[in-house]
Amino acid sequence: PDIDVIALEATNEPLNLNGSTRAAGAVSVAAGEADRAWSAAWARFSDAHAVDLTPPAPDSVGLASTDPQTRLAAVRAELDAVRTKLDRALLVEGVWRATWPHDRLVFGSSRLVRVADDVLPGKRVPVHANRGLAGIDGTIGAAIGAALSSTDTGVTRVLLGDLALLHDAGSLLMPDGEPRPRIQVIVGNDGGGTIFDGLEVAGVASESAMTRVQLTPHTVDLSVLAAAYRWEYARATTRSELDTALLAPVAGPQLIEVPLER
Ligand SMILES: Cc1ncc(C[n+]2csc(CCOP(=O)(O)OP(=O)(O)O)c2C)c(N)n1
Repeated sequence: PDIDVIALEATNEPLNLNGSTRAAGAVSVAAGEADRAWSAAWARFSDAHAVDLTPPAPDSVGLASTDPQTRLAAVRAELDAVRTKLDRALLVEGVWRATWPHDRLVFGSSRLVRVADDVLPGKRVPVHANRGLAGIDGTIGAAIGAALSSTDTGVTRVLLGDLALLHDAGSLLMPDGEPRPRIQVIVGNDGGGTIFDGLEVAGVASESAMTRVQLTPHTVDLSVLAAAYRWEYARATTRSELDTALLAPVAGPQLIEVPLER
């Protein structure tokens, strides 16, 4: 009786869960002064601790130099920047850079959201994450909901780990006749749940028990999974491949796999 239940009138079906459900067309949470102060302090902290991961600008002077040595060094630097292997920090930076206020970003629970929290500066883009008991449950389904309910024209990007993807693989199914949202599911594939390597249990469990119970390794071919559900698929191992995949035209659902070291 002490729970205030509000039903959003998305359909014409009246929903009265507790005998005193209130109906509403929309709900918004008004930020109080304390909330604003808290989030401003958080944004300041985040900006002060952000890591500069922006790719170096091409050395146009060096590239145009008539001295072969100088030009070669500039070309090498350019190639090194383009070929840099993606790690978690470069992955979250690439997705953050590609995402604009008319887009949406959904983080799965696990390592990537923590790396993003550690390294990224603030940016005015809508970001969603399931917290609490949801854990890794339903991340893709939640993101598809965010994509379909948005009135903005942009792309919905989901950044999650491989187990979170496999756990919710059923959400890749888009029944005939349903809209196919503009969505990119970007999966950092490190072959299992590597977040547990940082827990106390890693210090006491045997390696084989850690692997079997915590890592829960898999060798699922994600390109085949994408094909099975008729999603477009791309694989990115370097920064330039990631940028190409993220900025490709998004007509329907896409899966982008980024292999990561454990
Ligand atoms: C429904 C649910 N079951 C189990 C867990 C426990 N859990 C937390 S993280 C995780 C593994 C995540 O693995 P992955 O998505 O590959 O991310 P990574 O740890 O590699 O970053 C699991 C099973 C959870 N959060 N939610």
